[in-house]
Amino acid sequence: MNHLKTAQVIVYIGLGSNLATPVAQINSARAAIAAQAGVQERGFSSLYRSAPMGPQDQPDYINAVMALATDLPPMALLRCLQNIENNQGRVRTGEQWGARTLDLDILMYGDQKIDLPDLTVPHKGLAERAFVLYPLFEIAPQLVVPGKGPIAALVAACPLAGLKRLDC
Ligand code: A4P
Ligand code: MG
Repeated sequence: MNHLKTAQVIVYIGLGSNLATPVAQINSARAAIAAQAGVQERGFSSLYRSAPMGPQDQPDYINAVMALATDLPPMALLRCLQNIENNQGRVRTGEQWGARTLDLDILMYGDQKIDLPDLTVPHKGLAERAFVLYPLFEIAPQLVVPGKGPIAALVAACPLAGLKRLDC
């Protein structure tokens, strides 16, 4: 019998949607992620609404951040998340920062820095985006982002810029 077991890592996922009932998209993505083999949910932020970053001729976004414990390696986790995006009707138009039913980004994978052709961790926009930093801070106020520093300092330096936490 093989007694070797891969250690679990705490991972933070950014969820975003601005098409096809965004709140429902985020809730079903949460359930789909938690149902993956090798994944356990450890936390989930409030939902937040914000104006689009990028092209302005698209609806407001709903964002949230989820904490997981997982023994999936980073690329396997990314493929799982991309399958969930596809299952929820994600269409890749090629337009940068265009509207989408669902976007799932790996924000942090433990304390690892990853620089692969298909995966950069911590996520490249993490330290500057209110719609990522505020929900992340809500569920992990003590977090230190590799190469960027304590989340509390990143939040303090990031204006809310119209970000609103939803009541329910
Ligand atoms: N990729 C590299 N690193 C990662 C990572 N850490 N997590 C690669 C996930 N994917 C990662 O992603 C493009 C490629 O990034 C993938 O093939 C993957 O291998 P994508 O989801 O296909 O396309 P994308 O999300 O449109 O690209 P991009 O440039 O990553 O967009 P962002 O940065 O995710 O921004 N405004 C508001 N208010 N709220 C939002 O959530 N989101 C976006 C998208 C624009 N404006 C927004 C929001
Ligand atoms: Mg993405």
